[in-house]
Amino acid sequence: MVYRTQFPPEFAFGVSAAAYQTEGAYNQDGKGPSIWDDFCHRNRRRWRGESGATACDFYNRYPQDLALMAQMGIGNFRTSVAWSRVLPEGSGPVNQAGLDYYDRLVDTCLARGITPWLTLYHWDLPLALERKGGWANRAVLPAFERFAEVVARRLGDRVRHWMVLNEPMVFAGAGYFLGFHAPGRRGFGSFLPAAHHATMAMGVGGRVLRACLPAGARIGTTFSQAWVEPYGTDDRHNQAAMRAEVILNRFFLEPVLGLGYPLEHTPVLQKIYKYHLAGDEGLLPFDFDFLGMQLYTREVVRHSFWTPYAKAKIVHPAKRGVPHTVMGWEVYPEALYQMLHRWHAHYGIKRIVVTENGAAFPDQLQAGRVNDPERTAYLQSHLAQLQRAVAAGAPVEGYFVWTFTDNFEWAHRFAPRFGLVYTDYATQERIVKDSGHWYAGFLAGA
Ligand code: IFM
Repeated sequence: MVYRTQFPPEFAFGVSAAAYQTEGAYNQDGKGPSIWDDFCHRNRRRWRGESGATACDFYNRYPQDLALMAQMGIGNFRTSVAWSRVLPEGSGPVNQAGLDYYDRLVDTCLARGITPWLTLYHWDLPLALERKGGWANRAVLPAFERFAEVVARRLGDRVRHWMVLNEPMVFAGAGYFLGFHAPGRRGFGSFLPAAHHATMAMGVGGRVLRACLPAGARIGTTFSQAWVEPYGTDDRHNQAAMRAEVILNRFFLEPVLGLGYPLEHTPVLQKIYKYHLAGDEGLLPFDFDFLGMQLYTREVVRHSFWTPYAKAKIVHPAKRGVPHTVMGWEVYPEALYQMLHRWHAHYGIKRIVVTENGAAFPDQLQAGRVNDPERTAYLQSHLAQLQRAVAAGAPVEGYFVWTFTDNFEWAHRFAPRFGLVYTDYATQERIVKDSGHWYAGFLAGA
């Protein structure tokens, strides 16, 4: 068993969410369309109309949701700011009503004793910017700079914890290379410039926040990470795993740490230098106050002749006969210990926050209750590995469960339920799952 008391008293435990996945209110109070509004609309037949247009209606229901969060003893809430709610055109005029909403949200958090943690960008680029080339156009950078400044100047007197980007590899990879996320673009011609500008955006956003926020603000950014292992001992699988490491873990992280793009195993990515301008090298690193690790699983990788470029393929956990979630992600808690150890011992990262960890299981609402022992076990086992890493000296300062209420899981829409709280999408009723009761008890020191 793992207990709250095994962690330092100041250790921040919380829950994470994101604007597009929860807020809904897609066109309320002057909000402009984002690439996800557009992508859901373009996929409306295939997706039977499912979208984040309403999601959890958090925009209108945040007072009740935050009351529930406080009742559960959750003291930290990480969410994001919808860029097109604040700047409907991406740049240009500010939508005061949109900013006012975030003002109320922050004030309500504070009034409830909940510390707000804000991510500037969690994948919902204003559609107006995508029409000009989106992340693949360098003009996204001054627009992002302005967005960061507007938000920081308005909320910086009350919000102390900030994150610039959420998981750049996922939005650049799934959105601009594989095309199954918004904006649905494919290939290196989109991915490489998008990737370079996203990497640059971390430094751009970090510098703006540092200039605009009062002393004492904590500025971070977040990365998706997975523990990668080769499928057996064959050297071809080993080489494939090294390429997967670059793609899944290293590509966006290392430039920020001042190590440059890791290209030794993936020469095809060298074409990224085509999008470099003189001086970019010096602008990629940024000394963040903390880095956010978002870790869910281990990936076992094998050589694959047929997979273009990467020549590597993830071996599904079902094929390996190991437990996995409805996302097809292996339940492998030691991954958290291993990656925290690597960030600490290999990279020397000074302050780490686990900004996301959690699992989707096939939850059923039965007689007003959701009995989800797999989620509780998942969280307990990951917290035990977290505690092990902290005891071994990893400088981890916080842990956030993904997520508070079930919400819109991007291309998977509403089927995967990650929440500690069940969302009945027909009525917007919230039902605390057994795992939510367990987390409340853990936080209370039970
Ligand atoms: O829902 C996502 C979140 O938006 C980013 N990190 C992973 C979560 C689960 O897939």
